[in-house]
Amino acid sequence: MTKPIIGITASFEDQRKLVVTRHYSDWIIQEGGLPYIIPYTQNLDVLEHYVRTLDGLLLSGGGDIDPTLFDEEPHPQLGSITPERDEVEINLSCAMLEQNKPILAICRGCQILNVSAGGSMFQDLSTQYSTAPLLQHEQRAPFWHESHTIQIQPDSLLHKILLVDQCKTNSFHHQAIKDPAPFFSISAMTGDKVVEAIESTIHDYVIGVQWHPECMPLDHPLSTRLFHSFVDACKSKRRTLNSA
Ligand SMILES: [Mn+2]
Repeated sequence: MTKPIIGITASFEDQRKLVVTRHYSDWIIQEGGLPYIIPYTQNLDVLEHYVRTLDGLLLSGGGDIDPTLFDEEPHPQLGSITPERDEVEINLSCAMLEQNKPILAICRGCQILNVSAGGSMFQDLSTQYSTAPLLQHEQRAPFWHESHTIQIQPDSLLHKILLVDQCKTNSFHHQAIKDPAPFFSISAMTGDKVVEAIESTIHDYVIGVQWHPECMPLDHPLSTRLFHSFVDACKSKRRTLNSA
C-alpha cells in the first residue's frame, strides 16, 4: 500500500533557513508515513497543490505568533515572530480543515492551529495568566524529561488514543491557548488549568498538543500511540480519497 504523504512545517530562521528537528520525520517514518518538509512560499497556487497532495499535516514547534492575528497588540514579553511562517501555516491549516484532512499540531503548531480556526492566545503566561498559580511551563531540564502532569478529558479523542486519564509530559512554552476556537474543545490541562491539548469536535482527526511528544525516544508508549494514530488517520484519508 502506498504511504500517506505527511507535510511537516519548519521554522524560518534568519529570513533564509528552513530548520526543523529530525524527530518529527523519524516518528512519521517509523509509523509508516512519508514525511515532506514544506517550504515557505507566498504562491497560493503552490500551497493549494500541497494541500491537494498531502494526506495529513504536522504543524511543528517554534517561536511566537503575531498577536495581531488574534486582534491583540504586542505584549512586552512577546518573543520573536515570523510573519511568513504564520501566514503559510494559517493558509495550510485552513485549507486542510476545510478538506477534513488530519492535522497533528505540536506546541507552537497547536497555537497556530487554534488561531487559524479563530481562537485566542496568552502572549506570555508568566505576566498574563491569573486563573491559578502557574506551574513552570518552560522547563529547565533535558528535552525528554517529563516535567509536569496533564489531565486528559475522559470523553476526548485524545483519551481514546492515549488510553490514560493523566500522564507526565515535557513543557517548553511561555505562550498558551486562551480561548479554544469555535468547534474546538480542550482535551488536556495541567493542574494550573493551562490548556495542554485541543481537538476539533467536527473533524475526523485534528489534534493539537502543547508538549513535545516527538522529543521522546522512539519506543515511548504514549508518543507511539499519538504518532501511530495520526499516521493511521492519514492512511484512512488517503484510502477514502483514492476510492472516491
Ligand atoms: Mn506545559
